[in-house]
Amino acid sequence: MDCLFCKIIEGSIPSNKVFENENIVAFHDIQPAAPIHVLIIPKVHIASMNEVSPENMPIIAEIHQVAQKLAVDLGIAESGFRLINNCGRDGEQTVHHIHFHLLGGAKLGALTG
Ligand code: D5M
Repeated sequence: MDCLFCKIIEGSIPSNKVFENENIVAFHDIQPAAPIHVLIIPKVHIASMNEVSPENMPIIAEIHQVAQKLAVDLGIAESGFRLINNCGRDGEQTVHHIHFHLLGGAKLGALTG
């Protein structure tokens, strides 16, 4: 399967990793939209939020636990942050391996849609 994030997981494309365990990888976004911009992804290929199911929901829940830990580690837990998932064409999802953007380190603008 020709998936950019699967290649980052297997290591054939380099990334600046900040977290990895048996289920999840997190790395700095190559096009940061905030002073801190990390992508948190499952190692299993789930294309988008549309493919989340009762079977893979534990990994989605674990991603939220990892986001909470990374917010502490990266010093943005107290000041606040956003955890964003873009889904599909109108959500402007460009990489079709589900990922959550952890953004912080500055006051973020209003969501405009
Ligand atoms: O977000 C996809 C995100 O993936 C976007 O913010 C850029 C980022 N990206 C693309 N290629 C790389 C590599 N090689 N390393 C790190 N980050 C990357 P979306 O929600 O799909 O628009």
